[in-house]
Amino acid sequence: MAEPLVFLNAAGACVRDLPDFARDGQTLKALYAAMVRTRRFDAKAVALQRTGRLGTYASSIGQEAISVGVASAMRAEDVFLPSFREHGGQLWRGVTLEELFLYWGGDERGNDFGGPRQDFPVCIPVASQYPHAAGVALAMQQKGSGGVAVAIGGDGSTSKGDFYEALNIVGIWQLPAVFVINNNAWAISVPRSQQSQAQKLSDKAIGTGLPGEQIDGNDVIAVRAATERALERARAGEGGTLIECLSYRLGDHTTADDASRYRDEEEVSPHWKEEPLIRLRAHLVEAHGWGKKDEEALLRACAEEVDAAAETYLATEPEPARAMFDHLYADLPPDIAAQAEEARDD
Ligand SMILES: Cc1ncc(C[n+]2csc(CCOP(=O)(O)OP(=O)(O)O)c2C)c(N)n1
Ligand SMILES: [Mg+2]
Repeated sequence: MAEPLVFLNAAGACVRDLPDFARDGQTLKALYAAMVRTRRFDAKAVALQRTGRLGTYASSIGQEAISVGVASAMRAEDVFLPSFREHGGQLWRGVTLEELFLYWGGDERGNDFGGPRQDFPVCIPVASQYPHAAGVALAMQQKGSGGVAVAIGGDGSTSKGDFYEALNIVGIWQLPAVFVINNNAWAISVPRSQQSQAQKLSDKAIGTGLPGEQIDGNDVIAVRAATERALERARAGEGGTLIECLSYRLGDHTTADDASRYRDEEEVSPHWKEEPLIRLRAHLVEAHGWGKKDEEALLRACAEEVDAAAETYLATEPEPARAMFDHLYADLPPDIAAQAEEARDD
């Protein structure tokens, strides 16, 4: 069985020749900064939830390399269809910190703007992003736009019919789509071992005739390199790709979960040595002169930016109840119009 693609191992050592983009220190520093910024956002979001100022929140701690690596390989005109845990990719695509706080605060305006206009909102129904992505990719193919639809979902999402159906149609119609699996080893309390008998989740591509590849999802270089290759294939009219990124959910499923009820600390703790920030930082220190001052300045800048965004979020008036009807229909059907009227009176 082929080993997962990896360039930087857990200690930050290069285990194969780096792709061109990864020889450039500025590019690597930008990827590192994006992951640090995402982690700071995560920490603040959890703190706000714990103090009753944010809704239930899904942390991406330890999995930042996946969505940052994927988004960094994309072009603006591609369409990103993320699941709820891919904050890093949304931020990379231009969604603002304020918008993300608003979204998780229960105010979905955060989904309506920011980032390339065509990006899809966060996908909460598990696996529904895959048929959406197939549809987007079909539209792109028909228009000859040269764009690619890129969906990300969890290991658990690959057990849904939506996933198989969408992957199958991507294969039949040779659609320009890339499906990325964020395999964090858990789907709430269901471990990967109970999710599928497939040796690799990327093997699920075999039955659709598409290429599937398993990579180290904690190595942002591997994620970006694999995504770039898949995007090139799609743009060349060669169809879709499935990429499985191996990572680990270091935190609870969401702030509404207590993972200590179903998994032991002995299982979790080794994974802290494999998380994506440590290895890229070690490589930056070794190969690009990254120093203590650079690290401190980055941490300070991210903390200030995230704190300021949180203040803006906290100072934003909540949307009135009637706002939930705003973007549903051009003209509300009578029964729904009556409900909207009722909400207006609140
Ligand atoms: C259609 C649907 N079924 C069930 C749920 C409840 N649910 C939310 S997250 C989740 C598990 C998802 O696991 P996975 O796909 O591995 O993603 P992860 O949370 O690990 O990132 C489930 C079952 C849902 N949101 N949507
Ligand atoms: Mg999972």
